[in-house]
Amino acid sequence: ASAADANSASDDGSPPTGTDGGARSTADARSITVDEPTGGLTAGLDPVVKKTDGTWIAWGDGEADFDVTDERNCVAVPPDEEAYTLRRLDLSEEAVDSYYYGFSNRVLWPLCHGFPDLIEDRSNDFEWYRTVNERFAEAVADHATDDSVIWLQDYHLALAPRMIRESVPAGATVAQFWHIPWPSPSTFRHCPAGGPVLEGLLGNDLLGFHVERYADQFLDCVDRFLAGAAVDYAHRTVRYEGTTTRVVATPMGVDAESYDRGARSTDPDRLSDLFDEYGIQQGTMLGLGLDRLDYSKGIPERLAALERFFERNPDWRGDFTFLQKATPSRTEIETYEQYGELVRSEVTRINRRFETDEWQPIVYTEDVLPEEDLYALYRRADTMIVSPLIDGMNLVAQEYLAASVDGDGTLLLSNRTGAHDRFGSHALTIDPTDVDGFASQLEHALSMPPYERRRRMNTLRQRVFNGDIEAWMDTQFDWIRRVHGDRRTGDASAENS
Ligand code: GDG
Repeated sequence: ASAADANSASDDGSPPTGTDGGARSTADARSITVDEPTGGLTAGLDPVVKKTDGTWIAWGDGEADFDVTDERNCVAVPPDEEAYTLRRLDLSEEAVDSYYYGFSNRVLWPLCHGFPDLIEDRSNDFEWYRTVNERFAEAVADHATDDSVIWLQDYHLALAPRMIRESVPAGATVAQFWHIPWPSPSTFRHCPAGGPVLEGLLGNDLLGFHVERYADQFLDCVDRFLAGAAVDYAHRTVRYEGTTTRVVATPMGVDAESYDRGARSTDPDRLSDLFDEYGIQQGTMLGLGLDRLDYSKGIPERLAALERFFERNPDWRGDFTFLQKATPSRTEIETYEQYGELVRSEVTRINRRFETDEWQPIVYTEDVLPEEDLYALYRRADTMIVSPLIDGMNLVAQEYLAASVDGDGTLLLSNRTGAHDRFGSHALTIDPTDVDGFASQLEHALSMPPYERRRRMNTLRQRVFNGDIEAWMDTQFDWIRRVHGDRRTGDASAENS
């Protein structure tokens, strides 16, 4: 089974060729710039695809005037190493608005994160979503063979698996990883195109989620809403229209070694400059938050807990500073714009309440930081706060642990993240909506005896290293090989589990 055909779209409107993030390299002859965008999915997949020597199909930014089949839109990444081939699918502005900022992020994102009230079902969005999924399916079919493995990423491609299944040779295997949560049936019933979404996903031979509860909720939704689908809960398979889909939970990790290495080579002068730049006192106890500005990430809840903390602990004023790094995201969508405004105004209000001439309790920045700065801040942070209201996995928590090379530091982690399923009470568990409990955990973190901090950190780091991105990739490809083998021998039955 070949892992060599790793076809995917990237997340967050940030395809690997784009405008987001810093330019890394340029293929001069074609004048195509390769950027590394901010986003968990792309950050996680880039090393994976580099290792597979495959083809990555992703959408472009609507400015290119040649399509995916044109050789000019087919570039080696990075240009000087040719680790993999990137094929860009050019989408018009209207397509991006309806497909990405429409059905993907105004319907599927809020739905899967349990915010049905935020669903905006605009006319034409679903039709564009279907059209773009078709274009991806066509691009895959263009070069799929009987032995291909097609690996799709995320919620932007829910319809493509069935379309691909119907257009590629019978021996090819279709697999998908769904990076965000899957909701319960009581939430999923709000999906404007629930039937087609489920039917599309059941074109996969393999469908992966981060944690078991999302896999189980997916099976519950199929059972409840898709007539004709046979769900086998014991084997976690679904038989529908001639395809057997195996549903698995495979939690994603980070490239722990490179965070460890990056943190070890931190330049102290650079860190000190960074503190000066942000007006942070050099010797302060430092708390850190790092998120896309997204309503799922629980940033206002974190600010409320900080406010409660400073109310209850006036002695910490001047000695503890919280740095919140927030990356604006999907700002074309009003809900996101409003969320950003709420976060900024809360920071200002809380700072006014507690600040002194020399000190601000919360330092807030929307700067996109180079990785070196990220390593340095992760290493330096005495406590990291990860407080989403819900999160498929959360890579930031794992990056912090991997970069905590001094074996010190504490992690406050929301019990509503996939990451919490992996780390449990070795981190300091918080319920993001329980302001008092949250503030108490922060007090606990800042006053924890060093031996306990180190003991916890040691266990957490071991878990991050044991379940890193390579381990995730191995598990993915073990499953892919298995379903690929079943498909080729014609044995896709559940009994084979
Ligand atoms: C989705 C799911 C799931 C952030 N700011 C900067 C920067 N980042 C990087 C972080 C991290 C990534 O962005 C964010 O990853 P998360 O996992 O926290 O969140 P999502 O973007 O929502 O990702 C999530 C993930 O997919 C993978 O499956 O875990 O649940 O929602 O890597 O480091 N990187 C740099 N500068 C910044 O300023 N260099």
